[in-house]
Amino acid sequence: MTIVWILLAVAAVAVVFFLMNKKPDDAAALPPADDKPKLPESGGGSKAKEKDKGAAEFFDRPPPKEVPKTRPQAATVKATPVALGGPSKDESSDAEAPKPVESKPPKAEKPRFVEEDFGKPMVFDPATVRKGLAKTRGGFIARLADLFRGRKEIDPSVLRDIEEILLSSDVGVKTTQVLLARLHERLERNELGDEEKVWAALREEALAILGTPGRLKLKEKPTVVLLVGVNGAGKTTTIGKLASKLQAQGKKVVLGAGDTFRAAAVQQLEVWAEREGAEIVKGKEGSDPAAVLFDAVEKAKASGADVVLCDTAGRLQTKTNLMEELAKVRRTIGKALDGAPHETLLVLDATNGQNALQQARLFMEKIELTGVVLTKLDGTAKGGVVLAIAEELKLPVRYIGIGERAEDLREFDPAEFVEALFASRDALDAGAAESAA
Ligand SMILES: Nc1nc2c(ncn2[C@@H]2O[C@H](COP(=O)(O)OP(=O)(O)OP(=O)(O)O)[C@@H](O)[C@H]2O)c(=O)[nH]1
Ligand SMILES: [Mg+2]
Repeated sequence: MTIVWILLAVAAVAVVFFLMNKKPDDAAALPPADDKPKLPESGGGSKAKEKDKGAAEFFDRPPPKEVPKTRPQAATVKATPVALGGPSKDESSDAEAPKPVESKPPKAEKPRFVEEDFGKPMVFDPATVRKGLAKTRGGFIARLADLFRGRKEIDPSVLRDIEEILLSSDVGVKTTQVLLARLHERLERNELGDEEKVWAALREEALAILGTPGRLKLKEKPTVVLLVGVNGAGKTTTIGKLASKLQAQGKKVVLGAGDTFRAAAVQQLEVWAEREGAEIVKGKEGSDPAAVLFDAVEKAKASGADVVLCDTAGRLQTKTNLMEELAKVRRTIGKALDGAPHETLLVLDATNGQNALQQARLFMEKIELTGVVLTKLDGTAKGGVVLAIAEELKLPVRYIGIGERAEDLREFDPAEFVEALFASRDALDAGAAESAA
């Protein structure tokens, strides 16, 4: 009997020993610690045990700090079932994921500009333009105001006076006739009942003549812009101002010093190049301008520049006709890059009034122009010439110069221009108060 008890005791000890050794073996069969993060609970670890120990207490507490960090948002929440192989949620996350990827255009398909604005996009700012047009407003606009003031009725004799004022204000004969004909029509329809209505009609007709803004665009890489015009018109200054706008837009600019007539012209461009961080391509004084500008385009192509701004001379040292020389320059630039120059802008000095118009006609006979830059509007009462350029030359005014600083070159916006030109006394007073503040 004692033996039986001894055997039972040994068996019991053996069972206890077996059971004590079995636990570690089963634990070894669990996945290694490294695999745990794949499981949603994995972040828990010892915290999960804590949670089991006192769940109610734990849930009442604010969530532990790591939870918000490691648990963001819908994407992670959706991703978890995917890792666990949940089918329906897997599909939904797949369906949503490609959207942003598809919306990005493939890089290889965007080697060129997509009609990007040239220089910083314009901010509508009639107050600045108002200041620049102060002299013009003080000229024919002030005379018109004197004419209308206090009139109860607008009759055909008033139209004759309007005609006289416009004719002497560089609006030009043809454009004045167009404006007058339209005012006559309105008068016949009894639409010019009082002073306010005449002003409104003049604004509308001026806007109709100026049309919609013809903004310069970056279409090609590089976009080549050639500036032509008589000496002193403002070509080199306009190039510097454009370079400033483009550099601010993050574009790489090459300046072509195509005015080889005098060394000072190259130096003037060098100052702008240095100030704006643009590259400059120049030749020796008296060298062939076409060759210099050919090199500038080649350089821009090689260096991946965005824009080439080509300066030209307003007069030549040789007896060659300026127009023929400029036509040759255009052809040569075209040999360096197909389709270039993409823009040929005629720079006109507004202080020349109707003479500027005459100059433009001469240039247009020989050279294909794509637009006009009208400079020095700040220094003249002859701003009405803008209307003549638009009506008679049918050339878009791309920029206007209303001062010597880079920011004084403004994209031409007909609405802004008309607003500034016909600014009422109230607007002027408000502008004066603004600048005094
Ligand atoms: N007030 C004012 N001055 C201007 C404006 N644009 C140009 N100028 C000035 O006009 C003068 C002549 O300008 P340039 O740029 O040298 O003229 P350009 O056409 O290059 O002349 P050339 O090189 O001789 O053919 C300079 O003193 C400029 O500062 C403007 O919009 N307003
Ligand atoms: Mg110059």
